[in-house]
Amino acid sequence: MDEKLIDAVIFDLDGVITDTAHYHFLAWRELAREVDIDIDEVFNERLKGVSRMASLELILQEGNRQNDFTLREKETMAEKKNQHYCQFLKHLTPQDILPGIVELITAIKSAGLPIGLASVSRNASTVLNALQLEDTFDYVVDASKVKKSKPDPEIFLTACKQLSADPKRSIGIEDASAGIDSIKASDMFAVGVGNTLFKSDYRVDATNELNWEVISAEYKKWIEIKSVR
Ligand code: B16
Ligand code: MG
Repeated sequence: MDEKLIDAVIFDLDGVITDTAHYHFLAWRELAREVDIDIDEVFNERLKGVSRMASLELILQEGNRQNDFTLREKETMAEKKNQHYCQFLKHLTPQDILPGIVELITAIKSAGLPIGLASVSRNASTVLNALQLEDTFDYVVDASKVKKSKPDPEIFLTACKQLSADPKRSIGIEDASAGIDSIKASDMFAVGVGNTLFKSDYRVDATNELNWEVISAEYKKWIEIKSVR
């Protein structure tokens, strides 16, 4: 397709570039057990793309313990979860980049398009370094650069702005429902990775199905439909 129709492609990190989404789940489950709350992978879908403190609030609500702790205690709990999570990150290597991601990034770069990263994680740079991807993205937006977490559009809009990209001519790739909402609220084309992301403009079940030819063709159809409306 004519790549001039696309300004930029913005990737989510956890769950798209690497499977740290699972490590977040394991760390939260361990923390939740310490306060007698059980969470499973179905509940975990609601935590994906959500900031650390907001995730803790959702877990406490799930266990009906939202009024049982002071702010100070909650901050200690969130820090404890992060310590569990950081233990997993110590084992992260470039082998943990999810299947199909390197090929996808290579194809987008070959098309001459800038790529950005939009992660609400405060550990984003640690993860990128462990994967040896610290120089791969043209611009990285992490928790330090935005005030609002996904589903607010701020993070994807910031990435587009820094890449001089028009969001309406840009693509976002996400594994989280909150992330897809953030992309759609930015007026971007939303690619979803996961079998529950029905608000995506184009969806695959897993990263190994992400193919640049197919994504750009689906984007072109989306742009054409919008232009005749
Ligand atoms: P941290 P993403 C998000 O990253 C995760 O999906 C979410 O599960 C996590 O709670 C959030 O980062 C905050 O992470 O505790 O490391 O600051 O999906 O936006 O890359
Ligand atoms: Mg994610």
